[in-house]
Amino acid sequence: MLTIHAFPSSPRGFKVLSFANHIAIPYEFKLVDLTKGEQTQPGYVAINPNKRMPSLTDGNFTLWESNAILVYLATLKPDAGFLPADPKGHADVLRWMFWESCSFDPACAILIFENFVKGFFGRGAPDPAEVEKGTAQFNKFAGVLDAHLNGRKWVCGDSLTIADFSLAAPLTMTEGGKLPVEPFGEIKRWYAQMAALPAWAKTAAMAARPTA
Ligand SMILES: N[C@@H](CCC(=O)N[C@@H](CS)C(=O)NCC(=O)O)C(=O)O
Repeated sequence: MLTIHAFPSSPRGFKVLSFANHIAIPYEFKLVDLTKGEQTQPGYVAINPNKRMPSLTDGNFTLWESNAILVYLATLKPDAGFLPADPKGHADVLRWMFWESCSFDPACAILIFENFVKGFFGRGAPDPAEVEKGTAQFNKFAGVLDAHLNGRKWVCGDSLTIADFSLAAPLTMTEGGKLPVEPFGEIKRWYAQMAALPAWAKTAAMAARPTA
């Protein structure tokens, strides 16, 4: 049985769960409660030595890194088209996922950490210098994404792909992380489409569930 180990309210957890819910692949959900430090428990560390979520297990196979998990899930349903087979379409999707991992997500993560995580875990007030750095990086990369989305329904054109799930995930923290999306009209238009997917609401309900 395919199992997803995740904390749904965290963007990388939301990312893989929302896609699994969208393609309606059967899976078992195992909560990794970050508020209880469950990512550091020996049983979980044997699956993911980074002591981070999400992870996936499928029989004896274990996989971590949220974007790699998206690729694996999409590959299990090749005909659904969420990861095109043609070389250019395939590379385009992977390009945006690598960019999410290396550029967009780290920029969002600075603001999410300063404006939400610190307060949530009682780790002090936001550091203005970090907020300034995160805001500058967010503006730089959001500008790239916003310009790219102009004239495209989804990130890679007319079809919804795993690149959309990857890139939309950090934006689930727009409010809490005070991500400055307001000037980026194309991002707001595209994200509204993601938020309208039934799988988005289903995953949000998982995130809202009490963890105790
Ligand atoms: N690049 C990794 C990042 C995973 C990651 O940083 N997960 C965070 C939450 S979003 C985590 O588990 N943090 C727990 C900790 O650092 O203790 C991925 O995309 O899967």
